[in-house]
Amino acid sequence: MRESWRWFGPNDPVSLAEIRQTGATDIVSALHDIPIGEAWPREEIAAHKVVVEEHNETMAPLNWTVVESIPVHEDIKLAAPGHQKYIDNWIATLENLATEGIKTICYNFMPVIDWTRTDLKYQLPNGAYALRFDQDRFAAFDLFILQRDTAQDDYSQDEMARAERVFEAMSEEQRAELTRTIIAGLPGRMTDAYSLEDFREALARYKNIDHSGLRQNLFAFLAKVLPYAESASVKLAIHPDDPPWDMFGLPRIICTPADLEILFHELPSPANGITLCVGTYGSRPDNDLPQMARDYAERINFAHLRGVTRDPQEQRSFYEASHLDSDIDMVRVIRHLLDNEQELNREIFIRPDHGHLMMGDIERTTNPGYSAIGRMKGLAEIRGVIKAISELART
Ligand code: DNO
Repeated sequence: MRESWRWFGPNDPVSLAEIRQTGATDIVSALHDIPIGEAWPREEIAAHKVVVEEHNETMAPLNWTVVESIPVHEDIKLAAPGHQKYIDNWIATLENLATEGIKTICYNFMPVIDWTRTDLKYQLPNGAYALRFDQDRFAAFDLFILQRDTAQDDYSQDEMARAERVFEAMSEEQRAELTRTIIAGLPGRMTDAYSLEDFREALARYKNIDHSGLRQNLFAFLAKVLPYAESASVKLAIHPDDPPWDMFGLPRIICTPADLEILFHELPSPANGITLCVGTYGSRPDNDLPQMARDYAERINFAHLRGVTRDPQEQRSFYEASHLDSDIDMVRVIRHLLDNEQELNREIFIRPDHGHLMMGDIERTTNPGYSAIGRMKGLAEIRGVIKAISELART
């Protein structure tokens, strides 16, 4: 296993010096300042690498080995006129990264929104804070703040009544905050940030695109990209839609093993792989994560290890629990990933995905989900499991 850590670049409040102290060896990063759709110049990639590797001669080395993510322009997802130039730019970025030795590339194909939560500071019984997705708060936004035209079709009477109660109980400031959390986007998002009006327009562009239409656009994109990935020995790793179900009437197509079956049946290229985001897939009770870790051995190029605990009454609501104590059997997931590495003679990049906001970080400005101490706790726990399983396998 290669222990990696997401770093948002020089503006990330968590510095490379701190990351080095966690024991992680690999940096997951992107050129966040380049507008979505433009190619990343080779010199800028090289310069970013130089920053990451600055102290490698004298200290424990850090290397930029994984990209998360190259954004996919909305016009590609829509197959809008003129989108070919964005595909060309995506391929140029891939090739420039490969030339600089960066060969694992995470991306996603979520229309309009990237990962979505409704609460960034959900307090846990121990006083630390977690990220949370609350279905009623989400519905309150969709029905009563966004007032999406066809929103009512997506909720039962009971769900609408619950959402209305939640909406009524919120102050104006709380409504504004919920809006920002959902549409202004979370750290690392690969889509634009929107105002409410822009957001409505962005959704409207997808009016005539259903699951199969969006899938066709993903396949057409990959059919162009994969030959270049293969010849540059690049491994792609599509990130699942988070949370893994349709939202705002938008089709979401990377949510379940059934979705992955369609993807690999259509495009069997060995470069066509996944990010096993354990927390995302695990947000659905019907996704069996240890089984997926086993079944997709050859396809898992990157793994985000975190857990979620779903609400017993409303299975679409969840909070991000500690890495080992959640609804997901993380120990078995890790065991399968270790077995895959042995059997296939390869290493998998893993990272602690998100962490609780805790201790000194509570007073510090950090990116939601990407504070230092909580992620380090997650990494340390995961490292313990890896170590224990690996040692026991040898004796
Ligand atoms: C959230 C992340 C996502 C992810 C992108 C992948 O923490 O998992 O922002 O990086 O969706 O393209």
